[in-house]
Amino acid sequence: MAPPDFFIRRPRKVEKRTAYLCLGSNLGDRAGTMAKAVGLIARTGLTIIARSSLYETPPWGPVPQGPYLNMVVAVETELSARELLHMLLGVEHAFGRDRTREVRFGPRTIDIDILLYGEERVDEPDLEIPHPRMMERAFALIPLAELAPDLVVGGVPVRAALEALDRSGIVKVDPPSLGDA
Ligand code: PH2
Ligand code: MG
Ligand code: MG
Repeated sequence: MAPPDFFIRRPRKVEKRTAYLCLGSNLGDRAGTMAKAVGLIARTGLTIIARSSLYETPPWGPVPQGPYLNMVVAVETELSARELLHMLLGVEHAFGRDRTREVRFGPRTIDIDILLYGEERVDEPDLEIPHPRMMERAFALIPLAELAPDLVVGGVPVRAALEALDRSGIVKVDPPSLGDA
């Protein structure tokens, strides 16, 4: 006899998406924190499919602060954009980030921003994808273009956006050993 309908296990239809994350750090052991954050992201179940070089970048924005290290990581995930956000906030928290005590655009031990989540757009007060300022930020677009040179965001090729930006002072640095984190 056939089992009743509710016994039939239907595999949940999960869509895998490629998300691009921009990591930044300008406090403490920047390279060490970045390496450990990538390791933690991998251990939380996201599949890291590519990561860019590490770049030292002058601080962008209104707050005077020290230079950042930035990189972009491409991950494959079955999480929703919001689940991904929560996961990444957890990783930031694990590295001592305390959002109640920091200034907007100010210094941070680790910042992990979702630049892109597949082709999707998210327009919510606490989550906007594509990242609303990514096309103005060479520190995000240079590592992004390294991984996905032909990417087009909102009709604008990343490479074209990059050409219009000030890229001065951004230098590739050799990570001590990102792989071992
Ligand atoms: N992040 C900021 C503010 N300014 N500048 C650089 N170069 N890199 C960053 O990641 C960065 C910044 C706040 O999130
Ligand atoms: Mg940021
Ligand atoms: Mg952020």
